[in-house]
Amino acid sequence: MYWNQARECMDRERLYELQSRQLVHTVNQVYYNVPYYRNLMQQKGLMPEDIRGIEDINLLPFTTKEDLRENYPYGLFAVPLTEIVRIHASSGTTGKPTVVGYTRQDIINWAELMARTLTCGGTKKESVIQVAYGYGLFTGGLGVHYGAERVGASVIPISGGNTKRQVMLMRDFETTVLACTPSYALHLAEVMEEMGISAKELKLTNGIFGAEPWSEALRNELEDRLDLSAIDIYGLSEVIGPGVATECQCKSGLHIAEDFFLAEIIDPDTGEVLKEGEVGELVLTTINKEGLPVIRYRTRDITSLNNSICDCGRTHTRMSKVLGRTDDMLIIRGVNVFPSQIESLLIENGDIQPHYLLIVERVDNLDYLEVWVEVSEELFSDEVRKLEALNRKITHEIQSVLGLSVKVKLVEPRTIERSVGKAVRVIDKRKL
Ligand code: DLL
Repeated sequence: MYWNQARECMDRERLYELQSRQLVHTVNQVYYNVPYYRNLMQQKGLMPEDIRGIEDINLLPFTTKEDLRENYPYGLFAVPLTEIVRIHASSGTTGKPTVVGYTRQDIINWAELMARTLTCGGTKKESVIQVAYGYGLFTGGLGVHYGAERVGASVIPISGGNTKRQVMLMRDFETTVLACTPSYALHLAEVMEEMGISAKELKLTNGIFGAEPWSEALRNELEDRLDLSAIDIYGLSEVIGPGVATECQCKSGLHIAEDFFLAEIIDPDTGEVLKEGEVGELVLTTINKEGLPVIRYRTRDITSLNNSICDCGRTHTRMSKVLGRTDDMLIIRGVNVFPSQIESLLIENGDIQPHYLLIVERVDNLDYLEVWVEVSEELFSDEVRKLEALNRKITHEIQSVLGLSVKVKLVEPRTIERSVGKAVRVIDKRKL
């Protein structure tokens, strides 16, 4: 089912023309309205007319989160504040937040993108959608909210937290679509089971999960425990929020809304543009934004692109599930480690809960990785011998996949803190 078939299934040649036209427009817009971009372009000796279409995109400078920070709060806005009707911000772990602004038209476009996204995820006019992404400065709650209203679904704007109440309302209000982070969905499933409520008593059919990396194994687990079909949605505040890319029911990559965003993959070290299919950092350019257009924004997210037409009929390129972030990737004794690799291994083992934490330390100039894994209630109260055997098995599996020695610590159920938004999977003590 499509929300906007003409756009979602647009012939790639026509799409390319549209993108070129819109790119030229955006370059003019930032050159004449955003002094910071004008300076960047002037430093490269570039005038707007040097960009004649998408084929010239690699002449343009990259933008980073640091550029947004340097221009805190409103320095990169391309319109006066009087034209801005909404402000969001992403907190980040250090320093000032990055601030993003939307004009009235931006909000309309965002709702259109989210309507497409939610339709891909099985949301219809008849759906009852529980929006358990956080409302507030985070873009998840309000982004999904506006899209769901555009679709005409009945929206429950519950936000994150108060998990028992979420479960109760999910049952009583006959929620059919659940929208939240995958880690929170798992927590909801857990609390639901503790409350003695089975997924069969609920009316859930679809899950719209995203905002953090998650593995195929976790998808299977969530689909099973919540008895729904789960899709992955991707986005970032600097670009618009959720609505940048979404899986369809084929679940084989996330369609990037290419009539709104241009996607490139680069080598994060050299900045060189990579070919279709190669894995690297995703770089996005907005081509329809008024409030805060961004040029070649370096997302730090690692993925690859696939331009072939999907079985669903959509022509927009598909990015693979995000492997991790360039700044999340742990380099432990020279080995690149993504938390999601470990997540997949863990979930494939029975007897454990898919809650884990990676702790990295440096002792005498050597890095040590400790993996905390929660075991099931039954196993925990079982014989020590069994726990030891499981510990050895997991240790061996992780070591053989990563080629790195690790220490696995099996911990009691509920030791690892649950999050209502994005989960914290890594504690890197080396940075302290
Ligand atoms: O997380 C927007 C969003 C809200 C997306 C709700 C999906 C659903 P930020 O807080 O700015 O925006 O964080 C953006 O989160 O660069 C990725 O590293 C990560 N991320 C977002 N979606 C996914 C996903 C929102 N599906 C950052 N898979 C991005 C993996 C994701 N990582």
